[in-house]
Amino acid sequence: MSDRTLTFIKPEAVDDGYAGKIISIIESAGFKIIGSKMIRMNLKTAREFYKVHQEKEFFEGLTEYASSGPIFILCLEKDNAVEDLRKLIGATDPEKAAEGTIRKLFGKTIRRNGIHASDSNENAEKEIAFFFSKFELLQSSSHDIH
Ligand code: 3AN
Repeated sequence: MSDRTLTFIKPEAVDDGYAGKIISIIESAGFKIIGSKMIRMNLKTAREFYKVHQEKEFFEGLTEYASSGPIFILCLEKDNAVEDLRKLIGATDPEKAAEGTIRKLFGKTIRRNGIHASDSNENAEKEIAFFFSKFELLQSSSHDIH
């Protein structure tokens, strides 16, 4: 069965013009795009999205940054989607990310690290529902969404 995951290209990577290159890497790795949109989160939405981090010292900086410009959001489908995309993006800190990973290639700092990706199947489904209505996602064989 195919799994789904949620990813978004973060404001600085969109602003730097890396969206196309990053999407190309994702597609070449075998992910199918089943939904996409570019939006700018306001601060309230960013605080809601990242609420699991609200006790962390980096929460204010993270949410201000995440709402500082447009993000490019993709819903992706692939066998083992969550784990495979986490491998493809690399570690949170671009300096520690493996060679060839998206964060190594396009990330700047631990906060401005280029891309977000869901970290579990449960969070993937929550994050997909956060950004997309069922009518904005392509039907797939394994998810009866329409
Ligand atoms: P990941 O995105 O790799 O799952 P999380 O969930 O620990 O990492 O953190 C969410 C986001 O918070 C990261 N993508 C990054 O932008 C930011 N972040 C994480 N750790 C730090 C930190 N120590 N300082 C500043 N920002 C951070």
